[in-house]
Amino acid sequence: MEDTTSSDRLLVTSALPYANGPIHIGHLAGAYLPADLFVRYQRLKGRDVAYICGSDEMGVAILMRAIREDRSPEEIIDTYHAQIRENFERFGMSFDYYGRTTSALHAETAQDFFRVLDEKDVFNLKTEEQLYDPEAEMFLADRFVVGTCPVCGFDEAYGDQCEQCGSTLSPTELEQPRSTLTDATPELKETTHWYLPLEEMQPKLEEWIDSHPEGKNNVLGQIKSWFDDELKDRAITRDVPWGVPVPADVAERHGLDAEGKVIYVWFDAPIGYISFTKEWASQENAPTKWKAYWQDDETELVHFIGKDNIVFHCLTFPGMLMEHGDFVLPDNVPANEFLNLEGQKLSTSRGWAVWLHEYLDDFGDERGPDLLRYALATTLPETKDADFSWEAFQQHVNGELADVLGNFVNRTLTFAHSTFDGTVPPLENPSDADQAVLDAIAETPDTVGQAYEAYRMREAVAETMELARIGNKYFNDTEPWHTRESDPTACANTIHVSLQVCAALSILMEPVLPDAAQRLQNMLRLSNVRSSTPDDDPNDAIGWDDAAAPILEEGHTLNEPEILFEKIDDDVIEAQIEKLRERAAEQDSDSTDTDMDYDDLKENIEFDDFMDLDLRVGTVTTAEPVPDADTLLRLEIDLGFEDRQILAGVAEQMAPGEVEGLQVVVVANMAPKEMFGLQSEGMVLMAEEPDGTFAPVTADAENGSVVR
Ligand code: B3M
Ligand code: ZN
Repeated sequence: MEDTTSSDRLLVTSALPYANGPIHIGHLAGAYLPADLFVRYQRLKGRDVAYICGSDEMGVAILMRAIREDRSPEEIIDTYHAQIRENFERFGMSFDYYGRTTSALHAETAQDFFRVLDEKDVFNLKTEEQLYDPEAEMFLADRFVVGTCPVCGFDEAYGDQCEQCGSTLSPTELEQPRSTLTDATPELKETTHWYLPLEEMQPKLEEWIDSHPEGKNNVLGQIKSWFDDELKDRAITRDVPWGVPVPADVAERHGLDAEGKVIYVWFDAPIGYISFTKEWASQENAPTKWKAYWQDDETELVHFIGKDNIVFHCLTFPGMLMEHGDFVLPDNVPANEFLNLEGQKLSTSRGWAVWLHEYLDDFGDERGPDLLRYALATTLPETKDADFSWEAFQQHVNGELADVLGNFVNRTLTFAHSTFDGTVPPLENPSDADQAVLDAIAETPDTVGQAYEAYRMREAVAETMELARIGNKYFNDTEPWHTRESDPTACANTIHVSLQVCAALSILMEPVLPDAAQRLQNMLRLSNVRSSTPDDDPNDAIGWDDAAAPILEEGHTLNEPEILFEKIDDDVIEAQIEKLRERAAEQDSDSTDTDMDYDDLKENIEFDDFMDLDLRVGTVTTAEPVPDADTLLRLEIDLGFEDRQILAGVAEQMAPGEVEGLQVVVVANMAPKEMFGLQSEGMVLMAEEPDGTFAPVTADAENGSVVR
């Protein structure tokens, strides 16, 4: 039975990756693989899907990389756009369209959107003094300026955010600001910008969010805490030399000059979803087809993103869409949390990441993608951060794909060839055991489908694999190698039912294992299964729901079996771990060799000043993340004479597991302070290395001992 509760038309997007670096497994686990699983499932289900993505090529992130590498922004984006696009394809991402935000149509679409909102007088214009670098002759937006955080005193806070305490900042709030371009001390200079009035829009947004209680808890929780803090207006234009230009006519309406002003990247980028749907429609020779996806209320719109993009997809962009009025709003924004690697935060600067292109080079374009898709799918950070390890990867491949799924398929097909001439034997008087497996086949498409529809991809994949386990156990229990002589009917039934399991699996595993699913369909000579990729053939009749009933007819001829999954040897895994450690070590020493930029010594203090500090040894008994504060860990520390709760700004450098159990040095008489609704009663001493990594100052002494 087809699902009639939701509309047929589905528009799915994945966050647009910045074209300023290669894709790693953290990206894949956040916004890409879950979306690909979802759309492949929906295509097999027969829904009308458009899956849209593309490179985010505007914005300060690109410009900064260009300046740092002394290249033009165009060179940066051309290099990385091509690389990202190619590697997504190698990995089996099944976008209907992959665009780029430097296209002419995107600029036009973003500018039109901006103009419509301006003409509706949605924006507030504010003229303010902003930081200006007189040497670079440029206003210092966002990450072009660093300084001391007014909230926590961290002296490398960025103009838009302090990474130590998580506070959102504006450049002028920084104490002792300096330009990251020239190191110059910025001047104040007057400029005018357009603001999106989020403060005013909050009631509307709250009402809309309240109408979507089905959203994921991690997403709703974050949004609620922003509402509690009250939304603030956000500037959506910038004075930087890279971005979609502010249209001249719009500036003129306000008696302003548009020269040098661009639209803020987080305003234009999500409009990319619309531009790219238009480009897709043109490419399909149906230029107006995009309208159905964006303008018909029956469309279901789903944005897949990582958790750092929630504010833009759940508040800013929906707010923009509401004010514009011509477009549908998202129905769901299933954001994922972060993926760690071998127990530590992923860090591109430290080289602590698995890069997609390197993985594919090492594991092969043919067999490699499925293995990584499967291992990641079982580990997706759906409700909380998750960890990818190479040993777990090996275990998923060897213990599950090879030993369960591959083994079951192989023994079934081999038996069909050795005993039944490579054809599907009849099913006669099925036993209870046979029937139980047929019942499992009947239920699985729905069980797995419901999990996909609820964005529980891990569960969907586990339930798919469960059918293979059931098949494998059934094959063992019914012992066809014995019944071949003693009870030929029972033997035929076992192989018949096992082949039906294989056929069902060849469809149900397609979202996660598209290559192996094709190979299995070939072995079974199943030629008319609907495709989970955009190229659909109307003659392909068999879809997801058909996997519930036996698909193979008695007497159907099968192809020869081939090995579905090869096991991975220990040395392959060891080499990957070694590569990771070597690179991290290299980066660490590189940065010590070349970048050691010794802080200036502070002024002398008197002995008594030092004696004012109460430093104590303590053991970290608990370390855990602080909800909504990406940079903080909540530590419980045993000081011998008492336990303390301390919030430490180390979450981006260290995983809780690395901190727990350490004996550290604590500033015990630091005045308590509240952050994120929690008391912090002291400070933990850390040495900060040039690359920004933290090394705890440890002590091997009784807890409570005084350090002096
Ligand atoms: N370019 C990617 C990021 O924040 C950002 C997403 C845009 S989605 C419209 O990592
Ligand atoms: Zn701070």
